Amino acid sequence: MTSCKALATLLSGALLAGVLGASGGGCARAAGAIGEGGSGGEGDQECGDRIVGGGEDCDDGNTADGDGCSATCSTEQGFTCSGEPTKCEDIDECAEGPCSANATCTNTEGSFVCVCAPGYTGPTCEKGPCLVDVAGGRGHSLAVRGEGTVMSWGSNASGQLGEGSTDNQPTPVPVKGLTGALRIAAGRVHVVSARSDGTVRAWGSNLYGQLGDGSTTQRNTPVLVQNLADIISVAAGSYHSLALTKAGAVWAWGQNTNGQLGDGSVNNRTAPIQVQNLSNVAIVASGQLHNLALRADGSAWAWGSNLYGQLGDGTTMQRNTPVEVQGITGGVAVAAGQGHSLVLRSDKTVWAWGQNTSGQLGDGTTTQRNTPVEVQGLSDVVAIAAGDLHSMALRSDGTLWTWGDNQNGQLGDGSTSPRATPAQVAGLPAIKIIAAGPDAQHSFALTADGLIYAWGRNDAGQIGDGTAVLLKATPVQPQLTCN
Ligand SMILES: [Ca+2]
Ligand SMILES: [Ca+2]
Ligand SMILES: [Ca+2]
Repeated sequence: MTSCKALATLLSGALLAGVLGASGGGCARAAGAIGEGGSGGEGDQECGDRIVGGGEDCDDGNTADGDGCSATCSTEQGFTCSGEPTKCEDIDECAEGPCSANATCTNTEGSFVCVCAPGYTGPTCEKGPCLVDVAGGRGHSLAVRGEGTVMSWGSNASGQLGEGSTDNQPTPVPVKGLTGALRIAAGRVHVVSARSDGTVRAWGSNLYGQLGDGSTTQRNTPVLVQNLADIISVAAGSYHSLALTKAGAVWAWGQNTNGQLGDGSVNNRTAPIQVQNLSNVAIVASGQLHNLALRADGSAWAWGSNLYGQLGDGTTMQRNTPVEVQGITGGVAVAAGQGHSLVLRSDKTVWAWGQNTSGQLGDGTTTQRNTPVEVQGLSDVVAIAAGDLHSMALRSDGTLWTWGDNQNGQLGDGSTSPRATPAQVAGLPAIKIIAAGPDAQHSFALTADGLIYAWGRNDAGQIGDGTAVLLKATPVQPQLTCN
């Protein structure tokens, strides 16, 4: 067909008819059109012959689409055409104001694009949530804004704030050069972020290759993680990172001293490698030296360090590839801390196993459990989160419940006493999102309106309210305002 089009473009109608007639059936579409034109009696009318006729409403002398006059010589949407041979001009739709008030219009050839203003989302650019994800490392904190930029605050000794320096920041500052961010996860001193284009950026300490950029060089601003595409979620352990693909595969990089990369080895990796024997994964979470994955069938899988029984397989044997957690069905969410693991089940109960030194399993004891036990006194739970040695649950009524270690006020109850069973955090409005991190000794809660609350350890300013006190035992608001 390409050669037929080329002929139609180059040759006059009379000559074209002769050539095509001799060439037989190779150019069926063109031959048909010629016959039609011939039967009209007014000479041969062919699309591309620069003459408007034979049912054409334009003829720009070619049979290409996308220039205003189509391959079948009809006027294309987004253009005005006139003359013979036809000249077509793009319509500047933006002059008509077709986009919402919260968008900017950009004219394009044959069309136009509405781009939502920062903080506005969706096809009609409605006001989006101010903050969509939040995470805490050991001394630092991160929040993803609705428009896809990331704010960071707290400790910056390893460049983990991604703002270009190694100076601590007591209030939120923007991560440099990062847009389109959807999800965030923080290790002890590094950060990984999944973007809407399916790629992953990372920054901060890179001692074990946990940034996945092929090096062990610390990065004070975001770098691209190698070899990843179609990523929908990320997780970070102390010194390793995980990414989940849309197809349900898990990739890992960084420290592997405890088999936490799940590749069957204990070799650190500076670039992502696929976790073995694991498919159809829907959700991942990392503890400090272990990981959890929920498969689409609701089963829970774990690998890495098992020092505290945190893999839930009934043993304390390190596993360099995933093993199934015993007795978990209907899993819908996972979270992990230093050495403990949590699963939310579809019946809205929470189950926990592993390290229990501070009561972080919520079973009323401080006894280590190598298989899941139910967290006491909790029902109707819709989200869970875990810190270093503490645990959090959000109930459907918007109330937040915490248990475990409280040395830094991370339970938010005004005290520094640990709890082996959940208690409600007072003084909060209805909460929508909760977060901490496997190295975090501080906690976060977000409302549907985008208000953010933080409490717990503040030795490096990770609470973000500008104060330098060592801990905040009740929720305060970081200095992070919506647009
Ligand atoms: Ca024509
Ligand atoms: Ca054309
Ligand atoms: Ca246009």
